[in-house]
Amino acid sequence: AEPPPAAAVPQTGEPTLTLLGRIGTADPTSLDDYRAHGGYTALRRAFELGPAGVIREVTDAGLVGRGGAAFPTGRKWQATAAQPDHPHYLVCNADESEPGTFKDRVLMEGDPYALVEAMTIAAYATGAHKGYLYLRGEYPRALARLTHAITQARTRGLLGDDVLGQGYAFDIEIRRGAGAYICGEETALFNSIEGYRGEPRSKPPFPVEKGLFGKPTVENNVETLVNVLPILTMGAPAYAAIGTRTSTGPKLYCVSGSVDRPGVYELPFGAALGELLMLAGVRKGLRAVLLGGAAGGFVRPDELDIPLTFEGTREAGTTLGSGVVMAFDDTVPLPRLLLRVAEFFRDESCGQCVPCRVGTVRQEEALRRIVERTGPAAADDIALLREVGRAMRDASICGLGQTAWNAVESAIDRLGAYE
Ligand code: L3W
Ligand code: SF4
Repeated sequence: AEPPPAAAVPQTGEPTLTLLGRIGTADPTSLDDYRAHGGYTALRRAFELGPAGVIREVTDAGLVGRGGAAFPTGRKWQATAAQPDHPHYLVCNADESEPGTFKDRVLMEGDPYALVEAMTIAAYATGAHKGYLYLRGEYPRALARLTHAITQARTRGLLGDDVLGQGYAFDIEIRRGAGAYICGEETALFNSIEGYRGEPRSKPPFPVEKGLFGKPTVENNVETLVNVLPILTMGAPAYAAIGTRTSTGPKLYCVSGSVDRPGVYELPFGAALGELLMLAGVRKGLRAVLLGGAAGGFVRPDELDIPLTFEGTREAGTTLGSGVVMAFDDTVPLPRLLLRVAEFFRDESCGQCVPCRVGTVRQEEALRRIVERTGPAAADDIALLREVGRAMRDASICGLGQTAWNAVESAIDRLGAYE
């Protein structure tokens, strides 16, 4: 049976959109239509530039990772390309699982050939001949569209032993996740592909040196990869002129919650949070906005002038993360919402390290006591939450434990959630 339609995408197919321009306009099941809408121009340009030239363009464009951590993509690619150990691998992290995130789903369902083309370029630049696309298991439509796109690209000589007749070999294998949030952590994802438990590895060594099967690996988020297409077609200077000096290019936002038009929005970096919320039709009685998802932080309605850039949100004491913007009006019971966030982290902790395994349980217990008003007084529980939160942040192995207290802390300190 045909899976349910994608999340609402109120803003698609407008010519001014860089990343969403083909969605809703080009047929996502037709390679010919993809080509008629500019597809495979970037790969041709990549072959003209050569691997080092592609990395130079990506570096000059200022592209940074869109999965949440904003690491410079050119630096990652250069570090992998330079490794003497072979083979090199490319991994696309399509295990989109951060609560409130659905942009990669829209890209994969609506413009699957773009990801196939972008993966081919990334692999060519970094010396990989095999790419893995690790797809969230709960995305059946994306799986169908990507499987079709990969098969068609293979049939037409755009994947395989001799891509575009250039003597370069590259192919893509899809691996499906099985519902664990932690498998979106880059090294847990490697373990999952290798057939082990999805538990994060300690870093360093970073994947660029020892990644999948212990070999040099580039791992990028879907949106990061798709940005490489406009970088090559418009050139690095034109791309870098979009956005701000330090956060360049377009950004996708997943807007949900107390808004009339939830969905994926594309804006250049630097737009104000309030501007985005206006587009989405924010409702009256706004109480708080969660930026960055469960691992992110809340801001108040009087802070909507925050510029949506990595540095702007950091300076404001929150994070842009992977582009989650969840609006909550005054009908939403904040303590229950925070308890839900804590349940999520307790559920998704892989249990490998003590601060996170035990801390997420203690955090949930304290928040439940506060909601149910049983046990010790709230002040004691808030002190306990701070102590547990500090331990998780300082001593956890990976980002899950390190950020599991972010949203609760910001709700206490910025929103006065329990006053
Ligand atoms: C080479 C070095 N590579 C760092 C690489 C590293 C990784 C990237 C970022 O993500 C974020 C968090 C949340 N040489 C390197 C190096 N790298 N130093 O750069 O690394 P890192 O460790 O800063 O972050 P991370 O663990 O990859 C944590 C966000 O992820 N998050 C939510 C994610 C959810 C989604 C989704 O559902 N789509 O993205 C949760 O915590 O914002 O900032 O590749 O190898 N010296
Ligand atoms: Fe696992 Fe949590 Fe430790 Fe990450 S921080 S390795 S999720 S127990």
